[in-house]
Amino acid sequence: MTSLQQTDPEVYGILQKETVRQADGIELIPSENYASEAVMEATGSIFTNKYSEGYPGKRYYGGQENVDLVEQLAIDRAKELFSVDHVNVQPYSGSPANAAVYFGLLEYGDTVMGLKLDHGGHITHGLPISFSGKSYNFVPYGVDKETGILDMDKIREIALECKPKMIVCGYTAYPRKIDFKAFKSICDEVGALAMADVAHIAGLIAGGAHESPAEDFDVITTTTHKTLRGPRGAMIMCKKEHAKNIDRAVFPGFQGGPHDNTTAAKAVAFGEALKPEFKDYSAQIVKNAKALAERLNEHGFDLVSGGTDNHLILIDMTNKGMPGKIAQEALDEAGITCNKNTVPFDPRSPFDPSGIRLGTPALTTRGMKEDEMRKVADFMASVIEKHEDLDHLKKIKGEVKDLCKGFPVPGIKT
Ligand code: DSN
Repeated sequence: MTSLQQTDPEVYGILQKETVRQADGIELIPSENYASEAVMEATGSIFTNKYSEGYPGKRYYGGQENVDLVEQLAIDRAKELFSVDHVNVQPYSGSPANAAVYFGLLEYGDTVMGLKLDHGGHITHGLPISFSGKSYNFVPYGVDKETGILDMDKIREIALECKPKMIVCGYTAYPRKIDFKAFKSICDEVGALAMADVAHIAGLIAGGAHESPAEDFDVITTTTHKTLRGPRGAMIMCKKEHAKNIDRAVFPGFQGGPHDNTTAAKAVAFGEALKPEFKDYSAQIVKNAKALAERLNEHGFDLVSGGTDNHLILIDMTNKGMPGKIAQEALDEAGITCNKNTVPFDPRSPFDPSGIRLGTPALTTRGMKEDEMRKVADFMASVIEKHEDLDHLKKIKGEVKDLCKGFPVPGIKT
């Protein structure tokens, strides 16, 4: 980054500080990960200079011979990775991808079912103040109050009553496996389109650690930067009968020119995920999450649903006598990054919720395994117990840094 250092020392200085933060801290936000150096090189490549409205072989501007190659490569690799008929790799991120799906396959006002935000759904799954809730008649479903797990019988009941045109599954804060077959059978019974937003678990699906909705579902969206370890961005996968509507909805329906540098980085990430070692990586993410959950349980943390089947853990902090915000801040002081999060049936607000959300993708990328997860849980317990003792938090921060030293972040030389 010598040019940046010379041209803009101010931005360079901020980047240096962020590099230290990422290297020295324990990253537990489940939607974050460390992309490979190759992915970052492609993201920062000369494709950032190009405009390419349209699709490979059918563009509106000239000079597309190389963009066409890289976009087609990304498409072909994604099709192989997820065994799907059709892929659009142009969505800028998860929310625009979901918006394009609704725009392409529904009419405004259509009834759609989505999981409530405080039960683990996403804002684009029908939050009343988001475009999704305002443009479509979203009917929410939830998890069971006792178990924290999706109640498929109740979901079926709601579907039989409201007769949705589409049911959305796939979540941002749900720690258990999703029964895609059960969702599909409800969709078939009521004549609804089946949509899965697998942003959080895409890497687990790609690596075989979570079942895939690809065989049955009409449409699947995902971001590319979470468990999948690609660049910031998204894609839409669908059955061939929806391909035309999806492509038209992305461009020109929702977006202008795709970000070709990101497309190149998506191709790189899909290539990495196709390698056999990605299977081990995704399996290790889950093993790590289970080890972390088990130790947190031993420390008396109240895990929603009692544990995890995937990369993610949701903790209700109420029994520890503090809301999620205070827990997040104390952990931050000790170099442990997580996010405050609502828990199902949360009496508090999303900005000051009862819980915190953790995940293991980033630590797994660093090469940490079950032993380290147990240490992380011990750090967390100790931080929460003495959260008002700043000297103690500083001491833990030092121990966190020592642990991290043995596990380099891709692209960061320590
Ligand atoms: N912001 C993402 C997450 O953290 O899960 C979802 O969009």
